[in-house]
Amino acid sequence: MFGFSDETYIDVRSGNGGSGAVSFRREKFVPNGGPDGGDGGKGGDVVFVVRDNLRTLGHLKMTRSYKAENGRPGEGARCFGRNGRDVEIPVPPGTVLKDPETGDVIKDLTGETRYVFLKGGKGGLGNWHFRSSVRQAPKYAQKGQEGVSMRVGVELLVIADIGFVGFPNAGKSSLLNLLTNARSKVAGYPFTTKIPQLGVMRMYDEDVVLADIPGIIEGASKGLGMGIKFLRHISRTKGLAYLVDGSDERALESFDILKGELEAFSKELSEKESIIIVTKMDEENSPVSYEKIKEKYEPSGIPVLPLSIYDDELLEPIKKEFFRLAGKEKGSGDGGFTSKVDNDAYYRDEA
Ligand SMILES: Nc1nc2c(ncn2[C@@H]2O[C@H](COP(=O)(O)OP(=O)(O)OP(=O)(O)O)[C@@H](O)[C@H]2O)c(=O)[nH]1
Ligand SMILES: [Mg+2]
Repeated sequence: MFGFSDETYIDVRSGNGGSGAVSFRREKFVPNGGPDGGDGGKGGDVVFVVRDNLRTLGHLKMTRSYKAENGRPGEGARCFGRNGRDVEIPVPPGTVLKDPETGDVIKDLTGETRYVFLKGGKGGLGNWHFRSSVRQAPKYAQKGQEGVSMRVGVELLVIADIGFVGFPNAGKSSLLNLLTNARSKVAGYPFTTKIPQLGVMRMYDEDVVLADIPGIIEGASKGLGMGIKFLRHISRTKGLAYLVDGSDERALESFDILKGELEAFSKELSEKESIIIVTKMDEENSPVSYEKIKEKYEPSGIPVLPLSIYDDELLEPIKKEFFRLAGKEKGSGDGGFTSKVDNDAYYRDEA
């Protein structure tokens, strides 16, 4: 297995059934009416709902407790108590429910849209059910069945939409941190990032998952630097963003060198749809590099975009390109740009 595993737990409870009622019919001129206590309503269920627009479990970490409503008690005149409302827990496609103690899989939600995880308690019967020839006036009714409480583990394998590729120090982690609330370490020396980092960019109500991997150098496919083993973490992405340091004297060749290293790892990976981001536009040589790179690659259909961590305006076009590369459709409900969402996904390397 490869990728980024995100996991959390939540506490869930199905609703109690409502109690049946003890009641006797009361009418004018009828002194001893028969039993007419209605049944209690059923408790609400705990239901997992798979939502295509979710990509992470971040929302579950903010709201950990999910309770279905209790059923209402029955009433006189054989009135049923209302059923308790179900509680729906939205989860992304590919979610797996687990026993939080043993880690055993309880249910893989792949392919499901709506899964009833815990049933609510049954409502109790009202006293009119208990009338018999020998017991004309039963003074008891059933209690509702108790709901069930439990803690459940929730796990998701997160596959990034966009993978960042670049030489060490190109500014990959800086970009991840700007667009998401990931806190990838940034420093002015090579190989700062040693394990892949994941961030979630929220845009038009969709999550776009970005993966920052350790820097790649020429010869990485032959084991130089940190090698190319990390490339497998971006092998299932929809697109790649090549980050090229515009102030680097090799700026013009960077893309070809990086692409060559990817090709040595996997032709399929190197042929993914790509964009080039020229970083450090605030540095002296960068604007010139940017123009040259644009001239060199845009005719072959590779978009080239400028970036500086000191210029927020340059972020918007990059975000739009990521959204497009990720194959997302702009939904009707445009919530605007909100780029910082909860993301404490962690990395697990289980080669
Ligand atoms: N002037 C300038 N410096 C930048 C910019 N972006 C990043 N840097 C600096 O470049 C250095 C490297 O940035 P990182 O984001 O750590 O680069 P990286 O590609 O993740 O590097 P590795 O993890 O080593 O592969 C840091 O000192 C950053 O502050 C920029 O737009 N302008
Ligand atoms: Mg880094």
